[in-house]
Amino acid sequence: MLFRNACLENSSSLQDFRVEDGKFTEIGNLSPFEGEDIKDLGGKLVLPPFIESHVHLDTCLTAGDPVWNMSGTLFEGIECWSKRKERLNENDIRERVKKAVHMYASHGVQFIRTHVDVTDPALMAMKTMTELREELRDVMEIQIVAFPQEGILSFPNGKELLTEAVKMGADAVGAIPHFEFTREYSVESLNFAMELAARYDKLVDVHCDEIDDGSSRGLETLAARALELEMFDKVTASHTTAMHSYNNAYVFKLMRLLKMSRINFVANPLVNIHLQGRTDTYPKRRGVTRVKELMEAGINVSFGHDDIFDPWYPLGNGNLRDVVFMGLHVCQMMGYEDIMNSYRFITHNAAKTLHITGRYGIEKGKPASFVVMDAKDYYEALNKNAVVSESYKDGEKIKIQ
Ligand code: 17E
Ligand code: FE2
Repeated sequence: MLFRNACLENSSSLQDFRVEDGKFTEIGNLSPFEGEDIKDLGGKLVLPPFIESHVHLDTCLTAGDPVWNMSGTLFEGIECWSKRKERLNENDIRERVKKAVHMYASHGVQFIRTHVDVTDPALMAMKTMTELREELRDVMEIQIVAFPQEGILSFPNGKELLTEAVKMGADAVGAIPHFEFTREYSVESLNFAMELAARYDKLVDVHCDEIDDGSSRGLETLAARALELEMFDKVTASHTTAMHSYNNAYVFKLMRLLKMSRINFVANPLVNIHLQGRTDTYPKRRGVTRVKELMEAGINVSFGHDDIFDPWYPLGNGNLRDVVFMGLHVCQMMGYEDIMNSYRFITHNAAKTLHITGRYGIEKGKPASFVVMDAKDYYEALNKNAVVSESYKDGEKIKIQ
C-alpha cells in the first residue's frame, strides 16, 4: 500500500511511503505500482507510534476507592493504594487494565511500560498482568516492571516477592530507595535489584528519589552500579525529583557519573507537579527533575503519564499530549525547536528507555507502525490538541473508537 503526501516527523516537504508485509519498504517520492492501494494523507503529520514509558496500569481507575488522597502527597497515595490492594481480584484488574489500555490506544499509544506492585503476598496484579501482556498484544506491546511499592527491605519478604515476580516473567526490575526505612536499606535495595536484574538478564527501572529531600541520593548508587555491572542503558531512573532540590555543586559532580553510566531518565511532569512541593509553604518547589540540563548533557529523557485516575493522580485520559504540554511548561522548554521536537519525549526517547530502538521508527525495513495526526506539524498538533486520526501497527490499522 502506498501512503502519499505525509509530513514525516515535521519534514518541510511532503513525502510518500510504501508498506508491504507489515514493513516500511520505501520512503521518498514514489509512484504507485499497477493496481496498488493508495491513501492520500493530504499533508497530515505522521509520527512513529507514541510510547508510554512509565505508568502503573494495576492502579489505574481506582481514585477515591475506598478513600481519596486528601494531602496530594506520594506517601498518602501509597497508604490509599495499600487499602485498595486488599480488595484486588483478577476481574477487577482485568477490567481496569483493559479500559486504560484502550484509552491509550485511542490516542495513538502502541507501547506501554507498566510498573506493577509486587508488595502483595499473592502477587495478584503481577500474575494477571503477565496474562494481559499476551492477550492485548495485537493492540499494545506491554513491558512489565516488577515494582516493590512498599519497599524491598522495608516490606515483609520484599526480596522474595521481587525475585518471584522476576521468575514469573517481569521484563524489568524496580526499586523504591526513598521509601525504604533507612539510607542503608536504600543502598542495599538498589544493590539487590541490580544484581537480581543482572542475574536474570532483565532491564531495570527504579522509582528513584521521588521526594523533595535533597539528601535522597539513590541515583548515584543506581548510576554507579549501572556502570560497574556494565548494564548502561538497560537501566532507567524514573522520577528523580530530588534532583530538583540537589545543590548545584553536587549536580555538577553527579553529571560526570550520569554521563558515564549512560542510564535513561523518565520524568513524569503531570503527576510530579501535583505530588511534589507539598511540604513547602512559599516559595513552592516544582519538584520535576532537571530535564533541560540532562538533555543538554546528552542524556536520554522520556516523559511518562505515571497514573490515570488513581490515588496519585485524580485525572487523565491516556493522552500523552497533556504530559508533554505540562513538561514543556514546568521545565521551561518553550523555545520553537523545543516545542517542535517535544514529540520525541514520547516517541524516540521513550523507545530508548524501553530498549526497542532496533525495531522502532519510520525507516525502511522496520515494522510499519505509525500514527497520523490532524495537524501539519507537531507544533500545531500540540497547540491545537490535535487528534490521532489513525494508528497503524505492523501495517494493520488499529481501530480507534
Ligand atoms: N507509586 C509511586 O511510588 N510513585 C508514583 N508516582 C506512583 C505510584 C504513581
Ligand atoms: Fe511511578
